[in-house]
Amino acid sequence: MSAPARRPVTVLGLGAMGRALAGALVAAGHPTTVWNRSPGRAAALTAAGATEAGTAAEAVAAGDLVVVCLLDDEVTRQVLAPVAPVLAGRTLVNLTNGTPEQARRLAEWATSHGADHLDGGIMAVPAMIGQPGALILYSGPEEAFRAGRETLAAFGAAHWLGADPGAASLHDLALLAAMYGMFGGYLHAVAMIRAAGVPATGFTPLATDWLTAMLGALPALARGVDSGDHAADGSAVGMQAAAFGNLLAASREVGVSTSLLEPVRRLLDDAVRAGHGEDGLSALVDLLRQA
Ligand code: FVH
Repeated sequence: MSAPARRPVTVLGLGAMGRALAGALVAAGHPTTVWNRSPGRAAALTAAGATEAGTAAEAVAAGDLVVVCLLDDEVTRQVLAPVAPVLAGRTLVNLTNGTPEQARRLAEWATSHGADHLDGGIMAVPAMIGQPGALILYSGPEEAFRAGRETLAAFGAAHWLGADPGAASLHDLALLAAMYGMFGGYLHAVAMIRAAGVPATGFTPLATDWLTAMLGALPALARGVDSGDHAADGSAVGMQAAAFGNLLAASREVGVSTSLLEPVRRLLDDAVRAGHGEDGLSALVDLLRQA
């Protein structure tokens, strides 16, 4: 018995990520049609079996599932506008980075043209696509997600976050906020260490072990945030606010800018002034929400 035919899929946008997505679809055996504004980016894909379309509308007409991975929301709207007449009956899967409101507006637009819409947040870099560590967050109609799930699995694990089209973007951006906080802290630490002549490669195993240990604190922090019980676990906000000044002073002493860390100091000081000196860090979340 022959294997069931794979759904035809279209990919609009062949930047670093679009090429990785299209490559994963081809590798999974999907008839894959690709389009990109600038020519010359589809060569490896067509050599592997993809079809390059001359216009975005031709590409969309060839696919049952239409994956969009462009620079930003503005570009996505520009590329999709002329495609509206051929959208009906298809599922638009927008993996372009954008805000929850942009995702909701695009969903409304796609639905008004007879298409289903799923919005996605890619929690991976291009080299991870199709590999075990890749995770893609989706939101939009559950039926559309279920129908597309097998195809979308070519990219990596597919996690549905609910019917609100903005949910995937919200989670994606929140996760990126956590990531940039970590990278910002690490870059500051390395700048301090390098100023003392210590190579980043020598310091990084210490940083990795320390950050890994601190990650273990997150579930308890989350419980405090949700319950409103901010009891400190031995590391009260007041103590942390007092010690934080040393971090800034030591940075200045070695000529490292404190601009990445100043907002954290302000938050700790605000928390102490608001009476949270004896609490744990979970008390700070509400202060951020009021800002
Ligand atoms: N690459 C990554 O690590 C991250 C991982 C998480 C998700 N992001 C988001 O994915 C979107 C695409 O990212 P990308 O890495 O593919 O980005 P580029 O390589 O810069 O490709 C951009 C594509 O957009 C096309 N494009 C730009 N401007 C226009 C326009 N005015 N009209 C039509 N297309 C346009 C560009 O085409 P071209 O320059 O080759 O003609 C590329 O196809 C993005 O939202 C990330 O945040 C990636």
